[in-house]
Amino acid sequence: MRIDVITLFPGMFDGLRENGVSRVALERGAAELSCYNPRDFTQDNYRTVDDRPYGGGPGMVMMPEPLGRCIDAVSEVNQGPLIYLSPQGERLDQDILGELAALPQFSLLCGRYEGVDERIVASRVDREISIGDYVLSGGELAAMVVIDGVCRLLPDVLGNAESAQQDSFSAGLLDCPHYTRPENYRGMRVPEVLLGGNHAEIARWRLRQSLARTKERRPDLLQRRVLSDDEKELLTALDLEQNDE
Ligand code: 4HQ
Repeated sequence: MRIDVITLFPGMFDGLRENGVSRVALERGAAELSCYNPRDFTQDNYRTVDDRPYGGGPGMVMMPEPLGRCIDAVSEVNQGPLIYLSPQGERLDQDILGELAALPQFSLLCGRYEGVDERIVASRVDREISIGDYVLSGGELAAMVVIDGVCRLLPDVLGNAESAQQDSFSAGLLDCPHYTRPENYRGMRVPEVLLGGNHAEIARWRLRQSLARTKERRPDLLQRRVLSDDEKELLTALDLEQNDE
């Protein structure tokens, strides 16, 4: 997978190169990451990339000319969709990460200041994605969220045969609690069922925990999910328990 990032702060992406699952993906050649800086495509002595907004108001806007030339250069090496990170985009979720992970390439446009000139969005951007309803000072952290989420889905990156399957089993539910040694930590014990080695019973306990947490914390996720017979039965049992309290 080839990912090209357009950013005024390419140094921020060193964190992805040096750490964790993205570092593994890059080392293995499962992913390739390059940064392009619009400042390198300026033609004035000050290397200006921003200007004041037409109509007035606070802040600055990323100018179309250097950014457009930068996008021209990226489109020569990356034929995939150009994605603009912004709060105006569709909300990122695991389905979108799955779609992106299946692509051979895509590029990411990170805005600074108040954003990029709308004519760039209209003429060059294929998709606009938001990582949530809050305002960052730039698209870089949002782009890194996308890259991290995609890298862990790439084949051959982190024992993905198993964990991708695990993910798909539990897709749309919150995760169950996890425990490791010791059995007794400051008086808090690991649930007995996990120590027994009855794998069917453990799977059912984990599913029940996931359903209970999802019902309690994110009922919206249950609404849009098709439930299996097993899951319906566990949920009905949880409903009955709740009515007892
Ligand atoms: N920004 N999800 C403003 C974001 C953001 C988000 C990126 C700040 C774009 C111009 N990006 N710039 N939320 O807050 O993706």
